[in-house]
Amino acid sequence: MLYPVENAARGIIDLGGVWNFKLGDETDPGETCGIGEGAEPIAVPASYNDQKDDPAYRNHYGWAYYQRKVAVPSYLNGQRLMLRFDAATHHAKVYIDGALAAEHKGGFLPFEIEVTGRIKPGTTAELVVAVDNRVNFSTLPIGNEGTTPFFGSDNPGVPSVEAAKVWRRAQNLPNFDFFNYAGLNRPVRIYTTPQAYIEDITLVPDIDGDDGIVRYAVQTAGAPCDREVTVKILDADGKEVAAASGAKGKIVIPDAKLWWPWPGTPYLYTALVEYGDDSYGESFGIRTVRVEGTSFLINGKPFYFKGFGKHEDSAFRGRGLDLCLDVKDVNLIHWLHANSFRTSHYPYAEEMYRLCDREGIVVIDETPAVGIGAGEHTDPYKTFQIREHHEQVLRDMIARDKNHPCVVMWSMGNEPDTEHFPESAYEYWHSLYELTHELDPADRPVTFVCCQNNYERDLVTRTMDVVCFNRYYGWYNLSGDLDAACYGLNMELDFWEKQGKPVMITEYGADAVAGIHACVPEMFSEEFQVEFYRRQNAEFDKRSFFIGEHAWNFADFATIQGCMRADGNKKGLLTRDRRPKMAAHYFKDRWDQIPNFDYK
Ligand code: BDP
Repeated sequence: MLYPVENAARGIIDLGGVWNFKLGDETDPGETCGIGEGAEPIAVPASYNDQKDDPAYRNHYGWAYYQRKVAVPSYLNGQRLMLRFDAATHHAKVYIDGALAAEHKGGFLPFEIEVTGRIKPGTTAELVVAVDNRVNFSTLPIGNEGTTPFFGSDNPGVPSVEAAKVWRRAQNLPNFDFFNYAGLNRPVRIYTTPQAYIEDITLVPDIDGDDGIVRYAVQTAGAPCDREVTVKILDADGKEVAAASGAKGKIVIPDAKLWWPWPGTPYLYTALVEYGDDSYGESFGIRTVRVEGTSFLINGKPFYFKGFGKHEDSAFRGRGLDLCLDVKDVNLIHWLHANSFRTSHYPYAEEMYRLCDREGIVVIDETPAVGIGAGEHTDPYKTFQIREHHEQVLRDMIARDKNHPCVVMWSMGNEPDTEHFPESAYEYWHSLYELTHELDPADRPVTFVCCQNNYERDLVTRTMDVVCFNRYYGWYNLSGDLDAACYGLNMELDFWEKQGKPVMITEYGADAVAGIHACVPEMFSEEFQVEFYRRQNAEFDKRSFFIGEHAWNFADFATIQGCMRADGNKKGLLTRDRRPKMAAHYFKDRWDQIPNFDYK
């Protein structure tokens, strides 16, 4: 799916701004919908939860309604009009002039509706978007059903506690550790194309000696057009360096400049595709990605991942797109001498991938499949109704992100249960692994991220292209005892060494409340957080198959309230407002010493 752009052939009407808003309840809005009296202002794009200091907003459960008028200027007559939502979390129904026009499940990927005949140029239409924030056993991410919250033991067996659990108001019980921010989190736009248009472009780069290769496929649609597709490859100065015609083909770029992770040069070319009156410039990089033995090769050289898991999370906006924050984060990633991050735990806004392409930051792109597990008595793979949706999410994520040079690996999900029902888990994840490989025209490495459980019983992790594991030795277990933590970690590393795969840690970390200091490093102090990393990194450095370290997390972030969280998760190297803790300075020094390539 192409990102909306403005150029000589295409235009954009940005529907960002202040909309009208009302909270609903669990009642499905149905086939027709208006917003009625008493609407309040709400900013788009942004999550609604923190825009008003009202528990009804913060803790909302069910549908919420957004409304605005949309005027399409008459000079757009004759153009094809597409209404695009970059994300509506988690389930959306879109109404134009009161009538249902589209429905979409999943809160982190775009969907679009052709509105050419529906909103006529020169007229104004009423747009209502109903969004449902409920998470349960059939959504991704997963919400718990019943009365058990994710965090806290809630005194099982105490009669009054049990009774109060049954009595309490309906609420989301996320089976994941980030605040369930909802609403129109990303831009809403109408974009135009000519009637005969370019629907999709696929670019698969390769390297042949000094030459770059790009295999391309252009999908066209709409009104009949007898003009052939043409593709021009432009260098970073806009100079044509190669060209081809036809909907499919292979282009050679002589003496190509490669896309390298920062501080190398992330060189970008543009494939300028023309078809009839339409044109679209898709940027891409010449770079290869391959797993060989225990190495992860970018452009044939063994790469070492230095970075973190992140979140889309900030004050006031929640999970709403904030371009200033994205630029700030990219600059902080450079400041830290990091080279990569994982889009934990959902695909991010497209603007971030575009920035990472340009700034040479390597991305592991993750689906919202987090929380697939329900304890030792329930096989989630037989109980949860998620398979079809998970496939759809993989399809849509890859269709959206396939041309980004920054994306080097797909993560199908985070921390599912692979221990209690190992065969079911294998069947589920391995078939998705095969599907993911099939779906990606560039056939990047595929993984999922396993959690700290019995790795000897787990049958899936060892079959991934890269073993990615989240471990909290010294924090959630062996709490505070870093000697024991290193002992346990080493035992496990011995196990992974035998699997003959590249292995990286995708999460490890300790909460540190900024400003808490201790001479003897104890949990929650900044000193303990540094010591936790220093000790475990020393063990990773001894292992040649170990290809990367992603700290958890880049910055502090909001979570559900609970007795294990004080004002959110404090495992950030930075605070939520992006001030460095001691651990940020520690990693800045460490990563400055570690090259991107040939470290292992
Ligand atoms: C891991 C999860 C992550 C949490 C982290 C933590 O993958 O989402 O935030 O633990 O507890 O299990 O800090």
